[in-house]
Amino acid sequence: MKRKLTKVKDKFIKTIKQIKEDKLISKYFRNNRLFIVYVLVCVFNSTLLRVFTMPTIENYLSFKAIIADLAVVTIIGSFSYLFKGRKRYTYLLFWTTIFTAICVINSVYYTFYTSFASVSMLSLTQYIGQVGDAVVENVLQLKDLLYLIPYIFFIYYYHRLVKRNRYRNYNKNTRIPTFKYTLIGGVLILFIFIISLSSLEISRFIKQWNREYIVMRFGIYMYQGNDIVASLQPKISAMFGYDDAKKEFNEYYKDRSDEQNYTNKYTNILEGRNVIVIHAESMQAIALNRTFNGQEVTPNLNRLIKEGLYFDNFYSQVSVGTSSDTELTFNTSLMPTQNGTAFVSYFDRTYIATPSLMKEKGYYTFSMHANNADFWNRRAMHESLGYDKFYSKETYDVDNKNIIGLGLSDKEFFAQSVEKIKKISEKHDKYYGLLITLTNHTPFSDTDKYGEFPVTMKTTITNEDGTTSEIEAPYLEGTKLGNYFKSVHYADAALGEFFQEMDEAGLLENTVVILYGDHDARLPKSDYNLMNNYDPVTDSIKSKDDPTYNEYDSFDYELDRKVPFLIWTKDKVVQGQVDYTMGMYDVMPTIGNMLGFYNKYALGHDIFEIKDNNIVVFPNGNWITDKIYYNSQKGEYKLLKDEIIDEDYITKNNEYADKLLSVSNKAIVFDLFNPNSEEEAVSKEK
Ligand code: GP9
Ligand code: MN
Repeated sequence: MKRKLTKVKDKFIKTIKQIKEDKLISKYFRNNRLFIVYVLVCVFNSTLLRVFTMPTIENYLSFKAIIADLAVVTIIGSFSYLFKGRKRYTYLLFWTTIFTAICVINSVYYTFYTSFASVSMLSLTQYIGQVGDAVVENVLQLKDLLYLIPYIFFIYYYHRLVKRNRYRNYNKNTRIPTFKYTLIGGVLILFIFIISLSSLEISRFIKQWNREYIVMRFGIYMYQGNDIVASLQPKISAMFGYDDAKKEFNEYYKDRSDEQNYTNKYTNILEGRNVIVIHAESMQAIALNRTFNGQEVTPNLNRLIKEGLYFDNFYSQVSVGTSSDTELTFNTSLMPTQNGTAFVSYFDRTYIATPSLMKEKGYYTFSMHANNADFWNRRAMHESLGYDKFYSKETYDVDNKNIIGLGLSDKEFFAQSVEKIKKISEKHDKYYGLLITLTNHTPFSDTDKYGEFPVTMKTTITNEDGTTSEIEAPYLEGTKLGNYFKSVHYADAALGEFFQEMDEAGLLENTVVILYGDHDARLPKSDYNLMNNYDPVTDSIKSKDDPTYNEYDSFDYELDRKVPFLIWTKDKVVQGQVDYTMGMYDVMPTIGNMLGFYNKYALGHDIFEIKDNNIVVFPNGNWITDKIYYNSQKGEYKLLKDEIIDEDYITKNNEYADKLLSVSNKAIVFDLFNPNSEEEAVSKEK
């Protein structure tokens, strides 16, 4: 083994020496001028695109992106050596054209949509039409044509080489080794790139929705390649197994009727009202009714939940698609998909969704969110869900003064949204609208913009001499959880202003406001432990021997991921607190009963029918009932009631969860709500 290693080492040193002695590198450069120019042109154009689209120099001169571009361009270009003479040039020209086109298209696309293009959008013909109009109206900008200068230079350079008789005509003996060395060089660069990647970069690349991030780290060519794979993947998986999926689906729904066959005290109670849905970013129930030194974290929400119908045992059911998964489940009562995210990979499926059903009832439907429309692919997916119009960042006034965290501050977002809703209410009798907030988003670090809200602990201590004094211990100051509460305090104040502005505009009279926290804030478990076991005197976590120490385990953590869910009307037509265990997928049937629509395919239930018999299934197979929280990965559970649970209860619920997840996934992947899905599947299989 050792001898073998020394041999390899010797050979490596010999090769390097040989390369040096024979001046192979400079020879390579001299003999492959056209190839080198091709590489430079393509890498330069990709860098130019980043210069025009990225905010800072570190971003557009990102070393990683340059290496990635270099690898892609070299590997693809190396195959040119399999061709002879002019054909080699044609091959390189073909790829230079493709790479330049990618840069131009993305440059134009970015000007309009502040994001990068995706081939999956090609299936949205109507949407392409809109882009087409926009391009014609505004005509290509000068910067979009700059990419053509290096491109033209490449063509010119080839002709110059030919004219001066410098275009090398490889014979078979030199072509193949040059191909091999170039390919090996490209693969080596790719290898260096891959080992430099962090796990965050890899996971974002796989999810492929944070397009700016991917272009910044992986360059535009890898982004586009990955985009093609990601767009084809759902199409490929939908080609096989249609019949089995359809059978399983039909079996699952066979006993459900097409009509709602019950009434309860909430049936049609909100019918005919305007609906405003508030998607409260990262709002967790733990923030509600919590005080720091007597000051409430969420004074507005605390008031609203007293005035309205509040569900205090409510869970979001998100997977990797976080915000977008909640939007899916809220609107369709389906679960997030098992691969990729529905919003990105399956936006072109047919959905039975609340906005479409409200549209059928004569409502104007809209969504509002002051972030890029392509974030989570909302531009396409909101249309699939049945929103008539999506008011995204392009329709808001965003300047540096009103930005907090990810973008436009909630206060500003609400204020500008109210103006839009006023106009909508003048034109439409009934409307259903979604407002997605943004400020309360991880990492909660813009604390100086949230306003003053100390998360300290004031307490009285007894001194050694028996006297007492007041201290203010730091408590959660400086922790992520502490910053989170500061951020929530701001988000709550913004909500308070929204209700006030809506009221002043007379827009709350015949309206129902539905509010949900979209998912938990992914805060460290250790911060919760600190919050629950804090000793202000020592400014640290109590010792485990302390009788007041309360172990904070992973089940407590899961249970604390609860989010608020509220249905509120000004005239208090619905009121009270509901404690039944409930999930995001129960919203559609519950509000459907109140607003007067029904979806036979909902996976959740009207909570007022199922009551304490409910089960909330999570995308990873875990589930919760009123009795237990079950962790399916570990096969462990926590009892939530003083009641013995038998094996049968767990087995049955596990089977229920598996079936539900499987049916939901197949319904989306195989487009089973599409009345034409069968014909399409047959034609695909042919
Ligand atoms: C972005 C916002 C956040 O527009 O909705 O998405 P998230 O990171 O929470 O999934
Ligand atoms: Mn979110």
